Amino acid sequence: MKPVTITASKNDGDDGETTVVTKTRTVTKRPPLYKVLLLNDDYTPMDFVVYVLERFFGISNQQATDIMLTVHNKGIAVVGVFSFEIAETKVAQVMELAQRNQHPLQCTMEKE
Ligand code: TYC
Repeated sequence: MKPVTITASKNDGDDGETTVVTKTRTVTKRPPLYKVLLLNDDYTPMDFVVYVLERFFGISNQQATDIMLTVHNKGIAVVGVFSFEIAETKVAQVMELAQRNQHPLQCTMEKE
């Protein structure tokens, strides 16, 4: 939020008097959004990827399967778009579970 000051001068009549009106307006900027990206590898089991997507991104088994297959076939896919903090949390959750299960799955984020 960046406050912007606007000064307007108004001459309202014939008496030579000038009224100065000062107005402060708050300009709100939308927070930046971040894409969460999932990367392909040759070792992470497909059902593990589907499970991770369902668990951390709240999507259906069908949607998770579609995203997993897109990553498998194309190398990368956007899983979702979030605020910085939410994206950071999702990446950390995916990476933590993958590492705990010794899978090389990679998940990253990128400013939209
Ligand atoms: N390519 C993996 C396999 O054949 C499956 C996979 C899909 C891995 C998506 C990672 O983000 C990924 N077992």
